[in-house]
Amino acid sequence: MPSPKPLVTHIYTADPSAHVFDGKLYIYPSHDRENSQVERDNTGEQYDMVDYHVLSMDTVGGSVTDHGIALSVEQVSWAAKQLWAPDAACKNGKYYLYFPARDKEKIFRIGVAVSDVPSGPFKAEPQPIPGSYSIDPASFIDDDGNAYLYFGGIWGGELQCWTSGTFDASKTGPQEPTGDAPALFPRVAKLSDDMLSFPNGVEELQILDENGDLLKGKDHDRRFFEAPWMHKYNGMYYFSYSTGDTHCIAYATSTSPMGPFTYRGRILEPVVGWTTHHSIVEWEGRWWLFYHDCELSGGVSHLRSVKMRELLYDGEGRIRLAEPQ
Ligand code: FUB
Repeated sequence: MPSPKPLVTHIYTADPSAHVFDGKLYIYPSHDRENSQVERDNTGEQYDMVDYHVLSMDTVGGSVTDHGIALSVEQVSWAAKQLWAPDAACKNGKYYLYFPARDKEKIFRIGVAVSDVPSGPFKAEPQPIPGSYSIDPASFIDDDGNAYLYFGGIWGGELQCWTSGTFDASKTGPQEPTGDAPALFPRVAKLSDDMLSFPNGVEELQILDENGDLLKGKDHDRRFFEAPWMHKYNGMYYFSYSTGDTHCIAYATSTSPMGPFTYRGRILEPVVGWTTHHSIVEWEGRWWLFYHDCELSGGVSHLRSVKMRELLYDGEGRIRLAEPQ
């Protein structure tokens, strides 16, 4: 099977969050760079990103525009390093870039930056979103106008450090529930009308198995690891995510954006490289999966490239990928 080509090759890009704004496709990726950090599972130091670029396309298969630096770490007063997977949203004519970074105490938080245009540049709020933690924010605005932020990632993403409600540094690293204990679950928070805060706090987003039981810690083929994404198809909510150390993109469905969700299957099998991270968007009447792999860098896990593939649904709403053209 031919592998799709990277959307851009002049820079390394990862964690693509795609949205259609005014008919145009915008991608909000991480911007990978070469660095001399030592690879560590516990802190992910090798993912040493310092800025974001916004990419856009006018048509499927058309040229990709790099709009340059949209936000850099020195423009974020609370952030120290590691600008990881971002996402964007549009509400009331403003554009919001949500992004994780380690704060000055080296703890991951989630920030927001605002622009009048989808390509940026974005101006960061002076503090992270109050009550935010961990990584990988993904925004979703429902048909009724309610906006949500999904987030979280275990191991280097620190979600396991927050189970008591405050940061527990002793849980830093590749730690998670084992055996039949429930897995750790991603978080969801309703966003305020101004898109800058969590008025109702943060909740756990539960993922159940076919028997209605919470996914278990030992179930590394199916449990949530990082890279949350939400989309809606035919009135059904689809929550998709990376299974981390088993390297797949999986999905679960629900009749509510707050869950609980029921596991349905896999969207993407392992790609070249350790991480896998995606987004799903409808554009010009077709559905697209944006994802990354490390083919261009010859398998260097922190030097990734963004790609896209068409995604199809069967009559029961199950997802499958179209063969690359
Ligand atoms: O890009 C850094 C991290 O790698 C992301 O936040 C994770 O989802 C993984 O892709």
